[in-house]
Amino acid sequence: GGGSSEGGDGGGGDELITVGFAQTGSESGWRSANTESMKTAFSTENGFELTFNAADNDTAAQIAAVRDFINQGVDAIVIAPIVEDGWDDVLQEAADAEIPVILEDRTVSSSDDLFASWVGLDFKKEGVMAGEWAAETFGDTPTKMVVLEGTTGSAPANDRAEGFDEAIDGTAIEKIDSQTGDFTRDGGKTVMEGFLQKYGADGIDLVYAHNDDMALGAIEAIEAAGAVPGVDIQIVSIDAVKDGMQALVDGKINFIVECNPLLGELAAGLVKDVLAGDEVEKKVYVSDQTFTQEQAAEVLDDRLY
Ligand code: GYE
Repeated sequence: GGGSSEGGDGGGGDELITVGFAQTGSESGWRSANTESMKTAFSTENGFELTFNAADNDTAAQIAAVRDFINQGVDAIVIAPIVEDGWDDVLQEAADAEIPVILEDRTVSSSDDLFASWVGLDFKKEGVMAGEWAAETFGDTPTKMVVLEGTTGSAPANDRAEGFDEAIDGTAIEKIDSQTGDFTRDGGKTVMEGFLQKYGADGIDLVYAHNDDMALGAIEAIEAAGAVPGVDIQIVSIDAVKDGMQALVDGKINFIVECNPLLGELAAGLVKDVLAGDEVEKKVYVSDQTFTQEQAAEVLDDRLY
């Protein structure tokens, strides 16, 4: 460790903990809420000096940012890894420099020894919950489904696909196409436009979007094609951010599985514990719930993100 800077708050000369946070980018409403939660938790008031980097979904840039943090000699590094693979070298470099790494949100395929702890959501379970809704809703009715995938190679895209597919196994739901919309609204819209051109609005019954933003983009594409989202084409998505929940209340989305982005306090707590030498859990799971249109209407005003 070492390398702590002097506290600038005049509050008795306590040293601030220097932290480099390598965020994925700013692809979605979920991400905005996560960034805000992290910045609030890693504030000077809480004893941190945060260097924030958003990699704009560029994996090489994100790894370069982590290398910069290592060179700066920060006390701890926090990463929301864009993709699962490719982390072994830089995580080993951090370990060699004795800088603990805490992962938040997405997971990596590297060995557990290469990071101190991870805090986030069970993405596979989210996929299962979305798939269970689809299985219950469509069951034996022949159903043509298209999928808007998250960023290729990311843990949530991989796990949400796997969980959903398991849950709909044995039903009459047929996945006719699946493409990445990169977790963005524009991406979801463009991919959905392509699906609508290829299969026609009549040829699609169900959209599974790996996040709300892509579902919101798909809604625009479906409406532009003259069909009614939520009725002609049903939509299930994941996140439960404000705009997604509003679309659910408006009847344009049919079901949402929550993914809580408010991970800042837990991540900051882990950083403090690890630096204090306390034992921490390797994996800290935050739990999610699900929302029907009726349930969304009841909670919409009280949502924190
Ligand atoms: O679902 C999506 C965001 O990694 C869980 O990333 C996160 C996902 C989230 O872009 O909206």
